[in-house]
Amino acid sequence: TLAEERVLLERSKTMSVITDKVTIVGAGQVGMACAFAIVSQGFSHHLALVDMYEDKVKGEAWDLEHASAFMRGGLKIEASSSYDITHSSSVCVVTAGARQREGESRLDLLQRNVQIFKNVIPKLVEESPDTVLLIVSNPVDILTWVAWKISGLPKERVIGSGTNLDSSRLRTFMSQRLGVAAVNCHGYIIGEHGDSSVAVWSSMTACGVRLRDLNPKAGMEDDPENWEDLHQRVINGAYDVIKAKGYTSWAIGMSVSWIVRNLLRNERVTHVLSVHAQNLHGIKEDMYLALPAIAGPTGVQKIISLQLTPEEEAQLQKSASTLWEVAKELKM
Ligand code: 6V0
Repeated sequence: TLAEERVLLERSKTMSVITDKVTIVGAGQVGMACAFAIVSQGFSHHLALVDMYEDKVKGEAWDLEHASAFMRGGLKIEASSSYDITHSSSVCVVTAGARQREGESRLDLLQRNVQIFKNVIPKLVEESPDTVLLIVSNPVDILTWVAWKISGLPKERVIGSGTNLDSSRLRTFMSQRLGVAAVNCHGYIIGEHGDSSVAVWSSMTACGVRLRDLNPKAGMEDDPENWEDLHQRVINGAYDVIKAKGYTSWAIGMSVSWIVRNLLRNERVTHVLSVHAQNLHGIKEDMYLALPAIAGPTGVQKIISLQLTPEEEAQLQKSASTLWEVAKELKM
């Protein structure tokens, strides 16, 4: 009967409420690339999209939702300019912010984005007090620190996308140079997601072979093979893409989607995340910086202790003090 059908329909609605709920704030190029990467790979089946422009975010949600027939496990997407839809999210990804303009440094964006965070972060925490906040907006390390301060959450539950993308760019360029798949090239870019990032040449490997066993000067100034050029290309990567197409989206979307996957599924995969780095590697400042870490549903569980050379450690400490000099001037 019709009444029985209604009961079944109501029951199926309850069954489709899945606990892998992810909120994304900012339905711009980066937010929507994250959303697409997350749902198309089946990492979450329940998204809440928030943007200050209600029409735009609803349009994005409908557009994505219309792909439901091509996704296993169902798809629920809510969209609004208000935060009640974000209630009980396991992960909240923040991409809201002013976009980096051609030639503009990430640090120039900062004060504009702090104002946005003062509006966004408290609302997210109010709706989802147990959430993990994943900050993507730039400059990401300082904004993760800002989000931590504003949120009142334990430091383990506030992380940034850090240099996970930079490390992927490095592995991509290594792969192209060596003719070996990027998944077999291992290397970390750590520190600031930006101009003072540190390439950890001492521990880079391809197919189990240490780069410095092949070329002891890899990454050094007098390296005849000029491997440092790869690091420069990583640093310029965002500027190059922005110059060519106006924004970056696909690689950051993939990077964030894999971090989210681990936050939801606790697979204990390492990502290079902005984490609270005070007292690690001789860093004195109360600052967030990117280091390889394992994060799961309760946030950061382990920060990997890299065996850095004294030069790499000094560069990392410089990266921390560069960021701190800027952060301490902020009006919060
Ligand atoms: P975009 O396309 O301008 O999108 C930003 C979105 O945020 C827009 O849709 C805005 O309407 C929205 N927004 C702004 N203020 C608010 C607010 N108060 N509440 C809700 N929504 C708001 O920018 P794009 O998506 O290209 O970049 C977003 C951020 O990601 C920027 O800060 C980038 O610099 C940063 N990126 C960070 C990367 C990383 O590796 N961490 C990589 C790429 C970009």
